[in-house]
Amino acid sequence: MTRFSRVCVMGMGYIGLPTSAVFADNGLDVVGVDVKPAAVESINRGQPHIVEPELDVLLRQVVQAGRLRAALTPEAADAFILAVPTPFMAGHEPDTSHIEAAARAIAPVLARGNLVILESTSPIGTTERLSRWLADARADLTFPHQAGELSDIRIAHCPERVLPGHILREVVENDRIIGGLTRKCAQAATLLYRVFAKGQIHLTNARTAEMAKLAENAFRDVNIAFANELSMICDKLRINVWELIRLANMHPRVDILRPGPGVGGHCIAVDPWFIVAADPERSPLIRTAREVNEAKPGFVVDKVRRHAATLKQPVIACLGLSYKADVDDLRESPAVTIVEELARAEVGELLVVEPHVNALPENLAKLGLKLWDFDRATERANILLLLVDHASFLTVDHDVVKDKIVVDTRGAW
Ligand code: SAJ
Repeated sequence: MTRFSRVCVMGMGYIGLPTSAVFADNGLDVVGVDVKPAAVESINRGQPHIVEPELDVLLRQVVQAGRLRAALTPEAADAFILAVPTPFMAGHEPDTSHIEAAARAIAPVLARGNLVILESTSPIGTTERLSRWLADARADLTFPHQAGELSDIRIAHCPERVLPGHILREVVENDRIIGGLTRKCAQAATLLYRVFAKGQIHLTNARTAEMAKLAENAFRDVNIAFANELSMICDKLRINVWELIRLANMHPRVDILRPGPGVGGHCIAVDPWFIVAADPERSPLIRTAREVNEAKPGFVVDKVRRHAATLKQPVIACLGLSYKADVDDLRESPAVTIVEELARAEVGELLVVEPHVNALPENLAKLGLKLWDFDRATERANILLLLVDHASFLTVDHDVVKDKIVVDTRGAW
């Protein structure tokens, strides 16, 4: 079977960049491709353009060793990995245009014997569509959907499953699902991931691998929705939801997750919609969970608004903007939604604190909001709205908090 010495990774985001660095660290030559010139330049200086623990050290090493280089266009390689975003469009329909664009970009440099892997979370059937997009562009090569096991090019779906904040550990240690368009496709992909993967590798077909990834994130979304729904019911019934969950979880078969301000990030808040879009009639539970989680920011806004109405000059410290603790990622963040809605409703003066970013996102900056330092904001405000349980927020001085109204959406204080 083929040995891999050169890999071309399409998309230098939260998955593509760490994966590239780990391949390079394990002795492969890696070309990392991104459409953003600033990202390419930064990577080539050995500096990640995203925040992920320990990635800076590893990236500097592999770039200095000449093992990883970033570029704006793909280059010939033994294997190609597509790690581009799959957002949704209006009506929650999945948008696979970035995958299609990446496929069309690699098509000219594909050669017989190459392996193409789709890592992006994808709606069911995308791996097969990828095979067709490539075949459209390269009539001189054969692809699995046409030639089965005899194809010139092998194609597989290997969904990423790493947890932001722990990517470098999880990418190596987690089990992987590999869904080949044919068995040989899956075997070729196994050989590639064995370069660094220490977890078990489970082979299946591409459709099952696509659905497994979506099901994992929908499972988590449904369970968080349960916690969020409980938190809203408990608020009305004047029950401390954190104490309630702690007690209920003492039951040996109960494990309720943590309520929060809503569900953010580019995965759990997006992927369940791909299942709903594929079969809207049979997915009422998955859809409702999404709706419950999407309603949670509005619930938090109402709560703050009611507190603010009791004060003459409400000054609200909004603590945290990222979608979860100790990351810089603001994508789909409920905290950003909440701050924007509070600003638009002119609920009071807002002091925004987010130690992991240097500038506010445009939608908030446009509303005249500014970034504040944690100590100054918590001292000046009369309402403390904890939106993210960043480690640096947990050691708050209780003398500062004691005379203020506290809305702790994470149960951290
Ligand atoms: N959250 C809660 N309560 C909880 C757990 C999470 O409100 O008890 C919120 C978080 O604050 C955050 C969101 O949910 O806003 C998602 O956070 P997360 O840490 O649960 O997951 P992600 O989005 O960072 O990563 C998920 C992971 N999927 C699963 O755990 C099933 C990860 O393994 C996937 O690789 C990733 O999605 C992905 O890329 O799909």
